[in-house]
Amino acid sequence: MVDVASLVQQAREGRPRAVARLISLVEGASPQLREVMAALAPLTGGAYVVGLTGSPGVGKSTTTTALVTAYRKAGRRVGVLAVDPSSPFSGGALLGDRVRMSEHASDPGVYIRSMATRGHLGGLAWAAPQAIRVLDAAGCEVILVETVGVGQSEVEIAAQADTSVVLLAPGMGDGIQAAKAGILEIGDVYVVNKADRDGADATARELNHMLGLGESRGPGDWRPPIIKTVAARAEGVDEVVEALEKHRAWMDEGGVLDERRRRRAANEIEHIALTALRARIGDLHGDQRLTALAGRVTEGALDPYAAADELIAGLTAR
Ligand SMILES: Nc1nc2c(ncn2[C@@H]2O[C@H](COP(=O)(O)OP(=O)(O)OP(=O)(O)O)[C@@H](O)[C@H]2O)c(=O)[nH]1
Ligand SMILES: [Mg+2]
Repeated sequence: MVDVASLVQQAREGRPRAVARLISLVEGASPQLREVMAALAPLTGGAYVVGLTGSPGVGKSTTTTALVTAYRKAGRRVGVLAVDPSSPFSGGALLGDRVRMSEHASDPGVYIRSMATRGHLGGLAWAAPQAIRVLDAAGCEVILVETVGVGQSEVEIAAQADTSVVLLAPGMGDGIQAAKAGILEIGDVYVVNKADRDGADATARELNHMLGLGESRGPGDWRPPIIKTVAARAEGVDEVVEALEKHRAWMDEGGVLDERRRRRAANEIEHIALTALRARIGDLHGDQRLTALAGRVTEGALDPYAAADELIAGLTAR
């Protein structure tokens, strides 16, 4: 058993080992998580969460690293969470990303962690917010969440962030893919990375055109900017930081930030509740109540919908 109170205290002081252990409890779906989350709750809410999504190899990690440098220059404490929804837990996942970010490895103002979420009930939607809470409570002022791997969970990840950055690169057929994957709806800031390569202008133009097509924005609405970067040389990264700050200010003014965070909390509660319900239903196999209902359905005395209603009523009444 882990001494949760002391672990939380140490994490609050920013001790990386304590932060790592708490996130491992999340990854391992520890029964002590309930206690951990209760202890963390009053310490959270201070962090600005930025999600980065885009096709494999587009430059998410390079951009993240450059953003960390920029935020560190501004004196902010930064957390990086690299989430891999396609890999099972391994603890050692995404070593490549860690190595790539090694320039920040010895900086006590930066916490970098990768997390695999496959195989979880609720997967990404369940694990990422809890890991974000840990980093938030540990005093990270900015948390950058990179999703690794392929697109399906992009929308899901966007739902976890205050601001979503969608990255594209020239020559990856991204323009057409973007429309398909629905990322045109989730981006608050668009980055065309690898602008040192041919076709960056064309990609930006095409993106601009596609974003304009579905446009029905009013005067006070947010218009997602498109920023060209060469992340490998940190070019354009200050503009990205500026766009993030602007988006954050815009969200603050209009109450959008609160709204997004409430929606996020609602998702989180839903996933925890569904997981709990599923666990109870799992417990019911062989349960007398279920057996009795099954008997009545077999006899034709009850239809399966009514039986399911009775079952659920019985579960929630417990
Ligand atoms: N030419 C060029 N290459 C870049 C640029 N930014 C990143 N790269 C290179 O692109 C490759 C992929 O970059 P990553 O940052 O690992 O991309 P990623 O999106 O994190 O990749 P995954 O995590 O595997 O999805 C690396 O070899 C980078 O060095 C850039 O601006 N220009
Ligand atoms: Mg990466």
